[in-house]
Amino acid sequence: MKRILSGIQPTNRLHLGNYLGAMRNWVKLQNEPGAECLYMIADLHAITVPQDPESLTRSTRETAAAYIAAGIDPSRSIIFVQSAVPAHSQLMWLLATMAQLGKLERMTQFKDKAGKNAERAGLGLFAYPVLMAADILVYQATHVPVGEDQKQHLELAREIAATFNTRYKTDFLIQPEPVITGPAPRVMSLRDGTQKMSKSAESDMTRINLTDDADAIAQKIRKAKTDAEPLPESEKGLENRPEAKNLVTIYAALADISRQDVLNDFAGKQFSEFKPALSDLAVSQIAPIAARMQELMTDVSEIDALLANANDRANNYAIPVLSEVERIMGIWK
Ligand code: AQP
Repeated sequence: MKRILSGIQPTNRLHLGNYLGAMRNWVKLQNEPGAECLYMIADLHAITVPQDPESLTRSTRETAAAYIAAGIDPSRSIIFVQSAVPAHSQLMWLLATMAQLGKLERMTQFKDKAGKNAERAGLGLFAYPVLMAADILVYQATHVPVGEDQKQHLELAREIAATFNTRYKTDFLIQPEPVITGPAPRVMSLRDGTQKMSKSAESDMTRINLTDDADAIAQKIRKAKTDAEPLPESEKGLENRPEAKNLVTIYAALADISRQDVLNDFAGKQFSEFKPALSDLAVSQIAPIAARMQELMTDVSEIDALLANANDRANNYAIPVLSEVERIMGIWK
C-alpha cells in the first residue's frame, strides 16, 4: 500500500512544465493498484513570496480545475487545499524544533529564491522545507513524487522524521521514499533554454499555460527562440543548443517517446518544419485540458463543493496523526 502526497503552488496559471513534470505522473500514480493519492494545492507555500490576495484565491480554484482537467479523478484522489488542513501548520511548529538551521541554510531552492538579498528574505521562505516535511509526515505518506529541485527537501523531511523517532524512541513518523515514475522532463522557458519554464516568469511568451487555446499555443511555439542550425542526428548534437534541446524534449515528452526517436524523425529538418509538428502535438494534448478547465471554471460552486469534501477527508487523515505526535511529545491539550 502506497500513500502518495504531492502538490503545486497556486502562484499563477499552471503551465506545460507543471503538467509534464508533475501532474501527468500523478495521473499514472492514481491509476496504480493499491495507491492512495493526496494532491494538495499548496497555498501556504505560495505565500512565501508576496501574492496578490484576489489572484491567490482565483489561482487556488484554477489549480483545482487544472488537476481535474489533467485527469486527476476527485473520486479516487483527494484534491485539497493545504490551508484548509490546519494540522500542516501545527505540525510544522513541532517539527521546526527539530530542524537544524545549518541544514536549512544549505537548501539550494532558498538560495535561488532569496537571491543576493538573503538577509531580507522572509522566515517563511527559509522555513519552507519544514512546512513541506509537515505536509508529508502529517499524512504518514510513504511516497512522494519529486522533481530534481525538490529532492533535497524530501531528504530533509526524512531526516526530521528520523530525528523525531530517535528523540522520542518511537517509529511513529514514516520516512517517505521518492517516487520514480519514469522520466519527468525539465521543461525550459520558450525564450531562454537555460531557464526553467515558470509560473512567475514575467513574460507569458516564456510558457504554455494549461489555459492557452490552440492559437495561443501555436503562436508561442512559432515565436519560441531557436538557432539557425537544422536538427541534429543524435542527442550529442543538442549539446550547447539549449533551445533546440528544449523543443525536442517537449516533443518527446508529449509523444511519450525518447529524444532520439524524435531526432530519428526530424534529423536535418529546419525548425520551420519541426515547429508546426510540435505545435499540432501540443495543441492536441493541451487544448482539451484548457477547454475542460474553462468548463469547470464557469461553475465554481462545483469546484468549491469538491474541495470542501476533500478538505474534510484530508483533515480526517491529518488530525489523528497530529494528535499522536502531540501525545508522544507530551504537549498539553
Ligand atoms: N519547468 C518545469 N519542468 C518540469 N517540471 C516542473 N515543475 C515546475 N516547473 C517545471 C514541477 O511542478 C511541480 C510544482 O511546482 P511548484 O508550483 O510547487 O513550484 P515550482 O517548481 O517553483 O514551479 P514554478 O512553475 O516555477 O512556480 P513558481 O514560478 O511559482 O516558482 C513540481 O513537481 C515541479 O518539479
